[in-house]
Amino acid sequence: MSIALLAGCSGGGDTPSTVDSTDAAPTTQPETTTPPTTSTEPATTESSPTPTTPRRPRTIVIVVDQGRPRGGIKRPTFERGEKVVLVVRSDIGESVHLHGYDVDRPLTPGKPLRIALTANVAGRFEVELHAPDSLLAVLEVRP
Ligand SMILES: [Cu+2]
Repeated sequence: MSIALLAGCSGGGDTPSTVDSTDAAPTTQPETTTPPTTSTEPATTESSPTPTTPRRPRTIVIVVDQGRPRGGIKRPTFERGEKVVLVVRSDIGESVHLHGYDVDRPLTPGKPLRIALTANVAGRFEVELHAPDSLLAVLEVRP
């Protein structure tokens, strides 16, 4: 009440109408609690890009017995940009090396090692077990 009187003092005779408009503004403020709902709209638009990448990572499982890949050396072929997950389970060895991608991961015998990558380099790349050296698989990425 006293604030309205002060505003009237500064403006003079014409100001009472402008004071009424400023009084109306605070009443609209409770409606500004709606912005949280508008902020969720960008989030829903963010979820739309995910359907544009429908490719799921292709998982290649390599089981190694006595340093040799079970079922022979796998030679999977990938499209460039495809997501790949290599799972290597070996009874022996110290590391798994994927040539070309410079991936060299320590290996714990008996424990599955998971290597996730995007096949963005075209070519033919060997997956090796190290110490002892053994070829496990050859990945081919199409250009
Ligand atoms: Cu190597």
